[in-house]
Amino acid sequence: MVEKKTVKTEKEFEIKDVTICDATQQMLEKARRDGVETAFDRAANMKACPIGAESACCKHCAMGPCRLSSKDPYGKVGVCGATIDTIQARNFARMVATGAAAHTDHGMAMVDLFREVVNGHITEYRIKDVGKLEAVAQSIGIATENRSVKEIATDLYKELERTYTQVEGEIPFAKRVPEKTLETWRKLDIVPRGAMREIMELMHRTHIGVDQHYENITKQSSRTALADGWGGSMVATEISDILFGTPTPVAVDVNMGVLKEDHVNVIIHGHEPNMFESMLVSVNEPTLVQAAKEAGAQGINLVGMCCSGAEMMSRHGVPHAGNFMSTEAILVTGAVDVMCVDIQCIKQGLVSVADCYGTPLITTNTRAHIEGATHIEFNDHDPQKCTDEVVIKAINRFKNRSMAIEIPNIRNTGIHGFSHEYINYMLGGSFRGSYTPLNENIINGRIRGVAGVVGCTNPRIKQDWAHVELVKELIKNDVLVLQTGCSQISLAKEGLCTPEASYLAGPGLREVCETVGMPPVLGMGSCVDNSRILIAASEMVRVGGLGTSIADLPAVGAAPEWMSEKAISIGQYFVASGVFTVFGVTFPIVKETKFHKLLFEGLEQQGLGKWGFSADPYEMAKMMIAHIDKKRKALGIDKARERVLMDMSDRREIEAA
Ligand code: XCC
Ligand code: SF4
Repeated sequence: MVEKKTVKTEKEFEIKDVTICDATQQMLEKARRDGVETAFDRAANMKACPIGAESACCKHCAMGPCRLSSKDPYGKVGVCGATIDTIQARNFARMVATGAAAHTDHGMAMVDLFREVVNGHITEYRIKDVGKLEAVAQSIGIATENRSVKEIATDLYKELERTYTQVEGEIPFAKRVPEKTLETWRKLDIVPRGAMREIMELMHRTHIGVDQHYENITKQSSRTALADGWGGSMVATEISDILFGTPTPVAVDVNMGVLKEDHVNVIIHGHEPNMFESMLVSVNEPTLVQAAKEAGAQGINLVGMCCSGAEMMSRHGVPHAGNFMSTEAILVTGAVDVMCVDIQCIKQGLVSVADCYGTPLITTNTRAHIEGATHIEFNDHDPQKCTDEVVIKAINRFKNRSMAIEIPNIRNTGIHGFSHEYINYMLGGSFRGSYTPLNENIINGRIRGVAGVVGCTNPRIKQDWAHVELVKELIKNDVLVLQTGCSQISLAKEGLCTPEASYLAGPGLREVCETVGMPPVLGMGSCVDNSRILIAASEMVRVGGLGTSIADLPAVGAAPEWMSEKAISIGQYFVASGVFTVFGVTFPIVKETKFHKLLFEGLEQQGLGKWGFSADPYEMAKMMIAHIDKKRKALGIDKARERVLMDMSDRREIEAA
């Protein structure tokens, strides 16, 4: 039964103003009727703290907390004397440290799993993609010829462990960084050592009375963020591919309509693939399927949400029910028989919503319990013990369903799973797999440039809207868009992850999409899979014709609806890798400060990328396109594009005549 809880909402908002997702809108209407509160309600009633929003406060010691004025940033300093630049740089650094810790801890869990599999201590998983194992090994100088899988894999896990634990020297995947980019990092002394060391040092430096020069703090922020992008995240992606398979394009349904009223519905929401992989086994277990049928269901329906959803969708075609701001709303359908979570981006607010609809909310990871949820620990050594038990709970919930169910009847089919390897194959064919055609199309101007559009959704901005408007603007202007995470789901719901969507692209990009049969928006997976974008960028540099470092490429990044500290770490590693990266919603900084100038201009002068900010997606698109054009000009390929466009419109005129 839905227990009526009085929503303490003083401020009512128009539901259509907070999300463009029709399914989420429908569920927010129902939540209102049911008296159920979500993060949208709380956001409307919780004004963001204005001092915190601009990062003008410090609580790093008990002489404070100290509050400076964003109106007059240099008018005051903290009790210890810390200036606005020190305070902002330290706050920013701590966001990077936390975000990087989240990704690298996830990556380290994957290495732990891999090691146990290689050593035969875990038998439930195995090395699925030997080709990928060899390719990754070779990329960091591990010999593969005439060696057994076990030998190669042993060398690989030992080497990759250094990504985390190494005290001195460069992390293994530094070998994948384009030479000139690496040279810049070496010059600036920001090539990461082990992630544990970098994160520890960053936390140390941000303690009271340690690093009090914003430039030096930012240097360590870059090094730590790079330990995420080219370290923890990249290892997470590569090991997951080796163990569970490298994604290739697959048609998948996205949106709340993937729930089935006559099935036992199991939602997995979180970030690590292992629990989800085991759940996939459990829902196909004949005895459990039989039990579901005996309970009156047609079967068991497994769907994903957020990043682990995006990962499993790309890898195995598991349907995806929605992104971050839909996780509470989907429970309002009443159709969710269990929501099973692991780590990251799991709102504590899920507990009360799940409670209202009698949906068991199950935490599974030792690092993430939630008060009020049921904890069933997941153990890699006996994974199905947990996932079977979760399915049994779901079947019980199905049997005892007592309230009316309302599932928004919306499903959007799209193509997802564009790994770096597949893009290589898609463009070049199996015999001459290569990025050459991509580079050629950029050089000749059909493709103006490449944009990575990624990141969260956030109730401080209309859900999905900025993602969708930004991406539409970009592809209209012949910018090829690569996507991950919750952003990818926003565009999938809008139907842009289909080859047919190329009619929304400019003439050049459209021609390329039609020739190859690909969508103008390529979904690459979860947030750790942003590392696939880094690899793609390195490959573009390696193939040639577009400069010698990532900073030379006509490439840009954006997270228009970001909210997490992980997003800040991702932003900083994109910037440090040489990419102009624009964030939306809000930016934790006081303008007109030296720290602002460093992030938004200074880093670029050092040979890295730079940050940008705009809450308006159209403005954001303009900034990104202008940057792409600037890079094209520097490469001397700006004229080619003018020619090609003229050619194409001429051709169309001829065709029309
Ligand atoms: Fe989380 Fe990764 Fe953001 Fe989505 S995009 S809200 S971080 S689930 Ni990664
Ligand atoms: Fe205030 Fe300095 Fe302590 Fe921060 S570290 S709370 S600025 S005294």
